[in-house]
Amino acid sequence: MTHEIVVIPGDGIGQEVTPAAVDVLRALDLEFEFVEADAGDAVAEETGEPLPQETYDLAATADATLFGAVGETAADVILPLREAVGSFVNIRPAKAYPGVDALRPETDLVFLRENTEGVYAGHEDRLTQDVSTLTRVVTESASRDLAEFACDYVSDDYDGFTIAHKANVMRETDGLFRDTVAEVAEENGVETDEVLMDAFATHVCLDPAQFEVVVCPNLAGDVLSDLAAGLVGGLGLLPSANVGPERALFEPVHGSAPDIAGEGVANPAATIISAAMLLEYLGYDDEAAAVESAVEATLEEGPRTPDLGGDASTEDVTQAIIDRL
Ligand code: GGG
Repeated sequence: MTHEIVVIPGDGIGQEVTPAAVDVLRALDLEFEFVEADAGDAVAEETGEPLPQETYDLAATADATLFGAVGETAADVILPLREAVGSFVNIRPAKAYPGVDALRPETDLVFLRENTEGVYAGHEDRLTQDVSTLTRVVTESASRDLAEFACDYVSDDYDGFTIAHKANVMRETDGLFRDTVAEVAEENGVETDEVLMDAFATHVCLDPAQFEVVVCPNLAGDVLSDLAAGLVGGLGLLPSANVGPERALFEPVHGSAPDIAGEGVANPAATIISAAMLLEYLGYDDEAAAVESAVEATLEEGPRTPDLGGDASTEDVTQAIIDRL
């Protein structure tokens, strides 16, 4: 059976790391049909439309989508793409790899981030010249979907999960989030503990090993996973999967990195590990494991891109990963 994979490189280094991940997938010689589609700042400049309807429709019907990065148009591209695949959870693993100079080498975390609401729900207004407002949306149903996914996610390999929230201040929104997630966990016999998200930011820096799976609202998941990237060696190492009931979209956590775009030195690891998550999602467990261990061996033995202290190009690193498959 042929799987249709929509590939959306986007902007900046998305144009470099996404083809690198596709090269790795092609090297596996699976029955994949790759369909490239446009989105992002560049296409918005050309056409006025950051996310062409055709791209949205492709993502909404493909078996899986691999997405790179966008810059200023993030809100117009990433959020609708997540909606196109019906994603309610963004899985963001953050782990330190042997051989990579990490601030906290003991880090091995997975963030399960609510992916549809919170402050990213899009209810933002400029009321007057000097007053803007934002409505934060939290629903029991989205919190429940995330919690049910989290219970399933931890069932084999973990004792439970941590709920990160700020319910002592945002009583109605994060209160609902925390209470719903905790209730679903209890219904499913899954152990939880909870932590205020600001305290989590400190604790995870001081002792990341005390956390494993962290379930959090949308913005908190975005920010805290970037913080965790700083503990493991940088944003070039964090993959992610946006999962919905029937399809999913895979993307590195990093953005378009305009400061290094076009130089051919972006670290492709995050996107290639995202491609490994795509393989696992489609049931290619052995191939996913092979890609992950090829990335791990390359991170350990080199070559490495400049963000990790090396001088290799994106192409060199990608080829080294392919050679290790
Ligand atoms: N790799 C996708 C990308 O461009 N990320 C940058 C970004 O702004 N992400 C926001 C989000 O994940 O919600």
